[in-house]
Amino acid sequence: MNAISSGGHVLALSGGVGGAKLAAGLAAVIPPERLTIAVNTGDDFEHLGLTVCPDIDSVVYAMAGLNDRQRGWGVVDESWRMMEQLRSLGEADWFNLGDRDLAMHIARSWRLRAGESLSAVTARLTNQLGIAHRVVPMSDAPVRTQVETDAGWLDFQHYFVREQCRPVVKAICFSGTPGAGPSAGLAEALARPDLAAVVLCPSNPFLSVDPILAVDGVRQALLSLKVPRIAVSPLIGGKALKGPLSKMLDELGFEGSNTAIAAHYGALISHLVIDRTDEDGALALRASGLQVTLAETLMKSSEDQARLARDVLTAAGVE
Ligand code: FO1
Repeated sequence: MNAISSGGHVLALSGGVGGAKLAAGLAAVIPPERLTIAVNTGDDFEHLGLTVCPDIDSVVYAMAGLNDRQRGWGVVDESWRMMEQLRSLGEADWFNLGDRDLAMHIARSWRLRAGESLSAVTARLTNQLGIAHRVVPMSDAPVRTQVETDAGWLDFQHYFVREQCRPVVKAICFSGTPGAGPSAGLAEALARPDLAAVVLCPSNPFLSVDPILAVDGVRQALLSLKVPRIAVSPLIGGKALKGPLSKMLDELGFEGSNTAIAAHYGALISHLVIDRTDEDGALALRASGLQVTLAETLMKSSEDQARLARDVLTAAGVE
């Protein structure tokens, strides 16, 4: 596969799953020195003494070719013997830590406890896995997404995994913000004179991209940029492929369409990439002043990921 070799730096903002796939696609077509991937850490949590960073891990596993495409999270060829044993010891078993995945949480947790920053630990782990591109947390300060539901306020993973997204969502907040500054990697990327485009990956805008935008100064920095800020819609045929986005849009009073995605991002984005199946809505989006590109946004293979990455870069005018 030919890498795109000139045309400035690209900053991608990513959550897990869909975002991670596009991040991996971008890394397949842009050389390491021209790409920074800043990842949501609002889903992170402390579990059984370990610090789990699901979106960083989804991005890292996708870039290392270790992701389980079927399940959508965690490592491929996984086994679950630790969970069986944990269960037999009467410990919490609602959050599944695979045997291979567990190594990541152990490697990260002891180093964080020893005083390394999440940025330093992430750089070390990506390097060990042979990833040359920069994968940085949105912040080194803890930010934790919390969801207000008809069952009260829930920590994100309690809402998402333990309660299987069943409670009705009323509001979302990112505890730790304001007050959490961008990681050095994110701050540097935002300030680069050669920054050519910002890509908002096709992750859940409310749960995965909003926490990044809530980091001190990030929203303002994006608004002041003169470069294309291009979001890839997570909707296909008006529906999210995975996760609670469609249900949440409904519960928060939005229609399940790209109009809602565009309205949510507002002036933050100059371009929206939508799936070809949603072409009907393109006219209205364009009338609102947005540049709209139709593409195949379903990513079943690494070829799909690279193809969508190329389409996004072309739409952003980046070579
Ligand atoms: N998602 C689940 O639906 N069930 C799980 O048991 C689960 C475990 C898990 C372990 C490590 C990890 O990195 C991710 C894990 N996820 C699990 C996915 C995760 O909760 C979500 O995909 C993200 O937080 C949303 O982007």
